[in-house]
Amino acid sequence: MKIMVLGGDGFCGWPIVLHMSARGHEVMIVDNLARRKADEELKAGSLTPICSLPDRLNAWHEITERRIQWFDLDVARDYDGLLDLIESQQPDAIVHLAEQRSAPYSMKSPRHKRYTVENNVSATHNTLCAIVESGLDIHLVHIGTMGVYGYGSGGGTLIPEGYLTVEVPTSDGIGRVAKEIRHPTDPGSIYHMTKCLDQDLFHYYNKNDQIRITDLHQGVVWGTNTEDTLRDERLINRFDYDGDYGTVLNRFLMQSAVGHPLTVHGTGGQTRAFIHIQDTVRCLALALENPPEHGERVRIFNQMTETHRVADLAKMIADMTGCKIEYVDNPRNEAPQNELPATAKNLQSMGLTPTLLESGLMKEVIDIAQRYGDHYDPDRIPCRSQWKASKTDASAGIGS
Ligand code: NAD
Ligand code: USQ
Repeated sequence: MKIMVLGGDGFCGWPIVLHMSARGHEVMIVDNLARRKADEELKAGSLTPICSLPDRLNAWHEITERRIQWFDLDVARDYDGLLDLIESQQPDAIVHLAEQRSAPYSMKSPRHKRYTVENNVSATHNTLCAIVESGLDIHLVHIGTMGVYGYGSGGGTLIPEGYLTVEVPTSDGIGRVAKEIRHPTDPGSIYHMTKCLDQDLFHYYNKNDQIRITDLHQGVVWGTNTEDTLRDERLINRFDYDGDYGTVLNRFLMQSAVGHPLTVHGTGGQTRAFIHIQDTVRCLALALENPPEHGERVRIFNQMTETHRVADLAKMIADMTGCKIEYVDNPRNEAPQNELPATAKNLQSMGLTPTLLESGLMKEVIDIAQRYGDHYDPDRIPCRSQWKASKTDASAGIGS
């Protein structure tokens, strides 16, 4: 299969690219390196020393004799370039990861809010529009987020995989009919809101133009390396630990490695869905190699393997390593606690065997953080992005 990966230089994208190439597919990357530029803006780099993209690709070629091409193109702004590329490369599938994915970054200032909406919504719309204009039969696979559902609908209800059957009153006001709808959205940040908007774009293009679409609602990803990125130091994946791009479990593991107290927001009663990066790549292979039928509605799978309460994660790591826990003021506007009962059976029924949180795997991440710990900047650990306008991040830069 010929696969074009939009955002293939990122944390999830890079291991996906290598995995699909290792499985014998022809893979190409489209990426404008926006994420590496955000590192410069935030003065916060990956804890692991990541090579330039050309060096990564040369290393992969040296080890496997497989070539991966890179096209430096802004998917949100260069529509003509994207269309030309799709028409000339004729991919069978496009994986779309080319979005600004940090919730704290998206809340930093008006400029960051506008950038996140413009970048993410235009990247998604340009991709859909170019697929239609190309006239090619391309399967689009997008990584969305569990955050589109909100975190727990309450009343003991279960989050489904995308669709929900509800009872709607008939026009006479007397009867009731069952109707299948998409689960209502309830985003917790500007970033999460863009993923909700993406869903409407997918619905429309699937209905109007019969584009085959798989939307994977992914939980918080943890871990850093996969079988493929471990093949050579030059293939190492990025490890974000900073207050904007670092996600909770990796941050806690890194903090325990460098002797920093674990930064639990509020009481830590927030429950979130999690998935290991090795399972992310396996899920992508399953989604790509089992496309929807022609005429099928947008396929939505929940891409997560377990749920945990933030305070429980902190306690688990503190018990394992003896590190301290610090309960800090929560910079976000989120429920102080929630349950998160969610279904995620589809990918498992297709063959995913979940990699669950266990001390051996957590230790591997701690070891990586210890190995590269001398690169870390303690100033980058606190989450400075505030959710309320009155508390806009004073260090956010121009336009804030
Ligand atoms: P990332 O920021 O590491 O990677 C995104 C990549 O897209 C970067 O390489 C960036 O340069 C590129 N990009 C962004 N805008 C672009 C544009 N306009 N044109 C071309 N390239 C562009 O993020 P990630 O962690 O790899 O996440 C990938 C996707 O998975 C995102 O859509 C994110 O919302 C989703 N996701 C991530 C997580 C997680 O925990 N990391 C969890 C759930 C969902
Ligand atoms: N948290 C802490 N301490 C920290 C960092 C975070 O207590 O030091 C808390 C947050 O307040 C939040 C939870 O941990 O309640 C998760 O935060 P996160 O930064 O790990 O995850 P989030 O902002 O939700 O975003 C990440 C990815 C995003 C993806 C999302 C999946 O960056 O791209 O969409 O996870 S989900 O959470 O399922 O919506």
